[in-house]
Amino acid sequence: MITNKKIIEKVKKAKNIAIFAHRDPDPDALGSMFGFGEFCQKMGKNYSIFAVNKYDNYLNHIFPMDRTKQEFVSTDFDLVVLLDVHSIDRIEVLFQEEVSKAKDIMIIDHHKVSENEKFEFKNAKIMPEMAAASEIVLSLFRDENIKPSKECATYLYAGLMGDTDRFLHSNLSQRVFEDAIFLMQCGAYIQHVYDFMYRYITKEDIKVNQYLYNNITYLDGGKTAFVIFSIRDMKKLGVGIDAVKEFSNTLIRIKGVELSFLIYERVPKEYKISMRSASVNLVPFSNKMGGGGHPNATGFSVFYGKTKIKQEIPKWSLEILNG
Ligand SMILES: [Mn+2]
Repeated sequence: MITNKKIIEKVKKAKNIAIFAHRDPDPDALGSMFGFGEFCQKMGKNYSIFAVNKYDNYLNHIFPMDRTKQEFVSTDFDLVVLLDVHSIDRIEVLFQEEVSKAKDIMIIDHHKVSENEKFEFKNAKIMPEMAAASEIVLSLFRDENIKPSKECATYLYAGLMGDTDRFLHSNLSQRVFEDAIFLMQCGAYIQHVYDFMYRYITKEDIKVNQYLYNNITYLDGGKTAFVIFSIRDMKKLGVGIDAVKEFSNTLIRIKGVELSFLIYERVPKEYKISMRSASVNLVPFSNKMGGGGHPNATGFSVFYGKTKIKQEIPKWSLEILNG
């Protein structure tokens, strides 16, 4: 594992830096990318942030998505940095082939590398004790005694709030609160982040919410809850996939529920299974299914229909709950 000093050294040596995060970026993926981008800029470097900006969703109000790039050529960059992710197959498919050609890849992540995972990067800083990758990026600013701009503080704050669900998850530490205070002192537009991440609900959200609460199936004596949204269901409701995704944390809030699945059809016959747990570690099961994530929040995809998923879930539930 490399130190902050080594990361900073590598940034200083580079001229053109390409920045990536995991696909379907969440606020922490974007926050750490835009935050690291500003860090590179303050070091006098050219940087480009690569992401696919597909959706007109709340993230566009917090992050300058129009500044992201989509065409990546590895020979244009002497350093490639992956943030909030530690494997090439979890970045946007569009970039995978070209990124694997890069001659110098550096990893900055807080997802634990599981035992059965093949991991071959030499230059990697992986800190599962950090609640958000944005915190690792912030530590670079702190170590170099550089104050992030108000905009940068806002991106990092959004990342920190995203991955702790505004201080709600069990990944809290003294550092999380200290980082929040520091970012506030840097002038982060906290109210703006809260408006778009938590305060506003859209008419679409209400429709999803209604469907969600009307279609919960409980298993294992009420310990497990799931809801499935097929493309047809979403069409009927007149909502997009992003409106559904936002409810990944909802079912686990039901008192007594220890395991939840929010399931939505991404493309015909490809369902994303978004899992949450109150206490049990989901990572081994998720890895087995080809996915990844954090102990209480993981996801994976399956390539079959709703009927088969309904048959599979009771087995998954038993397997996960029985450890
Ligand atoms: Mn993260």
